[in-house]
Amino acid sequence: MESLILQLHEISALKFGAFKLKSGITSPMYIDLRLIVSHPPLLRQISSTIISTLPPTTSYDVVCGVPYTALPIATVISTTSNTPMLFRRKESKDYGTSKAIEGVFIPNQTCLIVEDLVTTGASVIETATPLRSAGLRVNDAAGGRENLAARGITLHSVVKLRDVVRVLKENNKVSEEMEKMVVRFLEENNNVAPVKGGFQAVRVSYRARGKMAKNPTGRRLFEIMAMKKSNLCLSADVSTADQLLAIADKIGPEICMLKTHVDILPDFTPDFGSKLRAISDKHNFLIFEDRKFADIGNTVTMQYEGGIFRILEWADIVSCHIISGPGIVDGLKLKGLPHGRGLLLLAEMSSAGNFAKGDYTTSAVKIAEENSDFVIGFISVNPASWPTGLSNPAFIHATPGVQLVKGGDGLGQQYNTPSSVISERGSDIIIVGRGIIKADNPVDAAREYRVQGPRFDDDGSEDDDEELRKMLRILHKISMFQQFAAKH
Ligand code: 5BU
Repeated sequence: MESLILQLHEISALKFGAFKLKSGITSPMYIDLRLIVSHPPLLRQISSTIISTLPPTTSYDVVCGVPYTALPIATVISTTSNTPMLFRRKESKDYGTSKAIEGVFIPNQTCLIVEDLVTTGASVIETATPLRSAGLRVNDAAGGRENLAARGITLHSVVKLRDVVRVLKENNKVSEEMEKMVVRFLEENNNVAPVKGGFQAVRVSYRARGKMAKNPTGRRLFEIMAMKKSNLCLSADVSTADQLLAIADKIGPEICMLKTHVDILPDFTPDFGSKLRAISDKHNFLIFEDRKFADIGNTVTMQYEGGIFRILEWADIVSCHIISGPGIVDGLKLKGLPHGRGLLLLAEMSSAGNFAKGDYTTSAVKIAEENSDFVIGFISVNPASWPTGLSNPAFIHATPGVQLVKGGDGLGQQYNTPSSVISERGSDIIIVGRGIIKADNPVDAAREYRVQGPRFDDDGSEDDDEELRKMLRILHKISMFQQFAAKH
C-alpha cells in the first residue's frame, strides 16, 4: 500500500495546496486518478489491490465501473479476473436505443461496483440505481469510503485519505502542517452537504423550514415531506383522467405532491377534483396543477376559478410565469389566498434554450419575497447557483427534468439525476414524469426515485438550539441581501 501511495504521489495524482471542489468547498488536497491510464503497471497494481481488499465471501457475476475514472480500473479487473463487465452511460442518447446500461447481463445477477474515490458516495448511488432498475443486484462497491450502508451497499475501502497523508508525511513528501490541515479538513467536511452557495451549505430541516413558511399550504408541504420522508413529486402526465386517478392511488404512499396537467385529460368530468382530493386525503399528498398561468392579473383570476376545470376548487398549488409582471401574482392571490392555496413561480425551466435566467430569475425571487403569504416557492433547476441571499429557506424549490440517467427527450427536455438535483443543485423536490409513468413497473420506479432523492436526516429530533442558530444565520443573510437589493 505504501508503495502505491508513493507512486501516486510521484505521478502527481495526489496534489496538495488549495483546491476549489465542485461542491464549492476549498480542500487542501486533490486527487486526480485519471492520470493512472498513462502508467499501466500502476493501473494494474491498483486494480489488483482493489480486488484483494474484498472479503473472500464477496461474490459477483459482473463488474461495473463508475464513469469515467474508474472505467479503466474496472476493465483491468474484468480482464484479469475473467468477469464480464458492464458500463453505465453518463448521458443517455436523446433518441434511438437509449440504454442506461451497456453490456450483457441476466436479471438477478450480482454486480460489483468499482469506484476510484468515494467521498459522499453520490456517484456510486448514481451508478447503482440504473443497474438495480435493470434488475441487477448491487450489494458491494470497491474503491476509495462510507455513507453507502443506508442504501444497502457495503463499501470495501482500499485506503483512507487519512492513511494516505500519514504515509506521505512519514516519507517526507508532505509537511506535518499539511498532514494536520488535511486531517482537519476531513473531520470538518465529513457531514457537509456537497452544495455550493446559499443556505444549502447549512441544511435546515424541512420541519423547521415549515415553521418559517407563511403560507399554510407551504407549511403543509414541508410537514408532509418530513413525515413521509419523501421529496418526490409525481408528474402524472397520463392519457386519461381514469388512468390519473388509478396511478395517484397506487403511487400516493411514495409522494409528497402529485402534479397534473388537467387540460390533457379527454375524459375530464366535474367530479374529477373531488375524486382526486379523496385520494390525496387518503395518502396525504398535495395536488399541484402545473397550469403555468401567464396572462394579466384580471384574466388569470377567471382562468383559475372558472371554465370547465375550476382549478381553484381542487388544486392546493398552481404555477405561473412572471412574464406579465407581478400583477399575475396579485390576481391569483386574490382568489387563492382566501382558500389557503399556494403558488409556485417559474424562476427557471428545465428545457434547452429557455429564457428564464439571470435577471428574470432574480425578479421571480423579488416577487416571491413581496408575496410570501401566497407564494410557497419556485420551479427551479439550479438554485445552488443563485447569488447568495436569494435562498430564503421558507421557500421550497421543486425541480422538473429528472430521470435516473442524465440526458434529454429529443424535444428540448433536459434531465438531471435525483442526487445531482438535490445534493449538487440545492433543490428540495424532484418532479418526475416519464421516468415513472413509462417504467415497466411505475410503483417500483417511484419507490426507487423516492429512495434516491437524497434527503438529510429529518426525523424532527434535531437539537433545537442548533436549529435556531442555523435559522438566525440564514435570516441574517437574507436581511443583508434585502438591504443590498433595496439600495441598488
Ligand atoms: P418528464 O416526463 O419527467 O420529462 O415530465 C416533466 C414534467 O414537468 C412535465 O409535466 C412538464 O410539463 C413539467 N415541466 C418541465 O418539464 N420543465 C419545466 O421547466 C417546467 C415544467 Br416549469
